[in-house]
Amino acid sequence: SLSTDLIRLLSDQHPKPSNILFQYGTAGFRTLGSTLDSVLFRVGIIAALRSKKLDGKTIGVMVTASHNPEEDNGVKLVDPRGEMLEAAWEGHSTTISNAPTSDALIEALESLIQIAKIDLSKPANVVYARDTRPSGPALVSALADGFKALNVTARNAGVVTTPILHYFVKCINTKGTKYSYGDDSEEGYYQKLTTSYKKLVAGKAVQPALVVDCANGVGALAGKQLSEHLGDTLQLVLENTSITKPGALNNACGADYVKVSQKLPPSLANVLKPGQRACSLDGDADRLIYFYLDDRGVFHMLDGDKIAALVAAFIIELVKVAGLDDQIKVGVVQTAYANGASTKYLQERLPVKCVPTGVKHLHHAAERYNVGVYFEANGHGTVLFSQPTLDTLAEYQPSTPAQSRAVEHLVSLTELINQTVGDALSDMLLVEVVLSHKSYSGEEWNSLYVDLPNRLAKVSVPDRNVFKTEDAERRLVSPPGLQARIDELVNRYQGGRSFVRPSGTEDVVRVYAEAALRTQADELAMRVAGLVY
Ligand code: NG1
Ligand code: ZN
Repeated sequence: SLSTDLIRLLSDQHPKPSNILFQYGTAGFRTLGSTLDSVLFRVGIIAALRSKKLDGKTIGVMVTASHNPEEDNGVKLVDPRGEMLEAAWEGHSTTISNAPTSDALIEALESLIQIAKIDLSKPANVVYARDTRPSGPALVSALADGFKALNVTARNAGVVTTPILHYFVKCINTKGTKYSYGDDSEEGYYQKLTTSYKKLVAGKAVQPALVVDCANGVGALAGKQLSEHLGDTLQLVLENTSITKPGALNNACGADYVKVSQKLPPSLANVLKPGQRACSLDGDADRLIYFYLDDRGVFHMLDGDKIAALVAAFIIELVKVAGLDDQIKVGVVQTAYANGASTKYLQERLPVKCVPTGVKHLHHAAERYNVGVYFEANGHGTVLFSQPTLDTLAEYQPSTPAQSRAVEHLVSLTELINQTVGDALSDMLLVEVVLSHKSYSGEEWNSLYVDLPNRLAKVSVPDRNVFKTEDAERRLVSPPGLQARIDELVNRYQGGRSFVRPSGTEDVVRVYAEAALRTQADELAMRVAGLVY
């Protein structure tokens, strides 16, 4: 049974603030870092129970608030295959995080143990890491107290990107099996990525240097190591690498800044040359946005949708050249935030599915294809190869040198692409591979299709929970009557599309609008925001 005395003793050192209601949302718990002490302690316990429930498999815990402001922090749990926590446990986590006292906490834990039929005699194994946020070390020590309360075998993976932690989880849980995912070390990760990258670009002209905006976060550390492993096969110019400068993280830089403001980070103004490729990572390096300045100095953004289009077309082509197009079907998964022009472009070429926001929805939908390409417009995404597809690739007997090369490339892609979660560094190398194979400049890639002008806005409302959606969040069912008024506005704009949904990570309602003209997209967004407010 639980060591209730020990739990109570430790829990008393991590009291829950009485005025806050926590919620395990699409990105785990996420809010002001200074309020999260009790949550981290409890997440340590929850991770232990999750591991016990899964027969001692290793669970991951990542302490990060990604692209959010530096003073925010957060924590999320990673399931044994390196994927997001199972949905039912999001609810359990919320309940446990809100137990008002240590006694209530113990009661909530006992009830979870009963409901989930957890055998407490099983071992508990956890691997955890954090990003570079200043609140990280204290939160990690609260987490460690949670581990102590349940006698967890915990491994501290230090300061790494979110996707590296996911990679570790999958490596640890597949170790010694025929599905071994890789060596569970940072060195193993960089080796895996760069070895496959080098195979994929062998014989191709080396690309001009790529500018990488590291958002002043953990991507700066990972970018440096990656760069060293790449040697002269790809030159990375790392910018915004001030990981200890107070207030610098995600501030006027990083993938979210670029995507939302649709602007060049000011810090790159004197760095980026016309035509040069650049990309921004977010604060935990799981999102990636590309961009370039044209000859006239005009900024052009290549977001997650453009990455999906580039990558999906490339994979389809390889599958075809390999002679595997009857056996391997490629599909794409998007959310409502995907640019309408990208959806049109993709639908003309392959099956496309729209799902609600949140990686878990995209990931699960992508798993239903042989090769599932999923990207959120904000640059979070990856490509999943199903196990039968991996087997097909491994067993295939090509009959021409061209087929054989294509299969080798597909196999290398399965190694280059992080199969657990969106990974900015892995995705960056993937993009570089395709650009190099196609001899595309940023401009040529950008011309695959022309983005519809669009605007993303957020609106603070008294209670965002009154906003309820259907049809993959593209329509509101509540508050009553609001959708009809949005429709009426949208109909007045050429190529107009707009939708409203409550954020799963911030206490706001998001408004998205697109239209044929820039001014119209902005106006539509403003007007719809006016309806919501
Ligand atoms: P919310 O806050 O639910 O819109 C945001 C992103 C998601 C996803 C999560 C997790 C947008 C519009 N929303 O969710 O796509 O990335 O954060 O980080 O970009
Ligand atoms: Zn992130």
